[in-house]
Amino acid sequence: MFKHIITRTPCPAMIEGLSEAGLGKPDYDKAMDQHNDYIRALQTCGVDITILPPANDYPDSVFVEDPALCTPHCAVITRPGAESRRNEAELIAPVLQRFYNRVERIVEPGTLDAGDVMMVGSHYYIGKSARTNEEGARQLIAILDKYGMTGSIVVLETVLHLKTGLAYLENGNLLAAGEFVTKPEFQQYNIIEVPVDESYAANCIWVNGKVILPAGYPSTRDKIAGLGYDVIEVDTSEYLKVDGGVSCMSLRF
Ligand code: CIR
Repeated sequence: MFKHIITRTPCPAMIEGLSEAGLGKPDYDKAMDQHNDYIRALQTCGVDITILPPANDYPDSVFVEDPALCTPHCAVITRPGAESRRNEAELIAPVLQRFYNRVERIVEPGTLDAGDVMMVGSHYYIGKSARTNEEGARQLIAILDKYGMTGSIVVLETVLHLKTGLAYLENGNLLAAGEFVTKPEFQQYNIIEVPVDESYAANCIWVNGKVILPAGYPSTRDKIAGLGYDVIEVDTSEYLKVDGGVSCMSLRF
């Protein structure tokens, strides 16, 4: 079960966030409304929520998931792969010190975005991607090992982050899209396949028995609800425009 959630209010500069989506720029006011709805959904999950102030020097800082990994035993400040996001690590570091006695770091030449890290119990799958390099993944595995946890590397082919196409919903249930559906390391799980035309819905989160899912993906929603989860839909259309989604917008621990 998660006790804490950290989010960050989007800043006006979020409309200039890194993007490959080709869907145009986000509408900031709409993004603010959607962020409020996201927080309202989290408020139903029995967690305490920390809302950090907007950080206008960092357009992508609303995606608070990437500069930190929060495990049950330690926090890890990452070294984000995109140059424009690198200093988000310094922004989040003092916040994590409020919650953790043990704070570790990914250091140069390692790079790692925690959107590339998926927790399954005490094991962490780490995507080697355009943002997370092998050195960053190796450093994280060494840190996890120090605290009795394990990690393994998954090589990404097309998506931005590991959790762009994968979400672990606990109880052995793994939501998977595209390249992840057939990867051998995930065949041990009950794979819930996300259809190609709904692939954005693979980026969702399990929070204490509920699943928060982007709105507008009915087939995926019904599959998840069919497994007995209480599903909450939130519209994240403005975040999709800057390649982000439901999981990217919070730290959960
Ligand atoms: C970026 O390219 O870094 C942001 N525009 C989107 C980050 C999405 N984060 C995530 O998937 N964890």
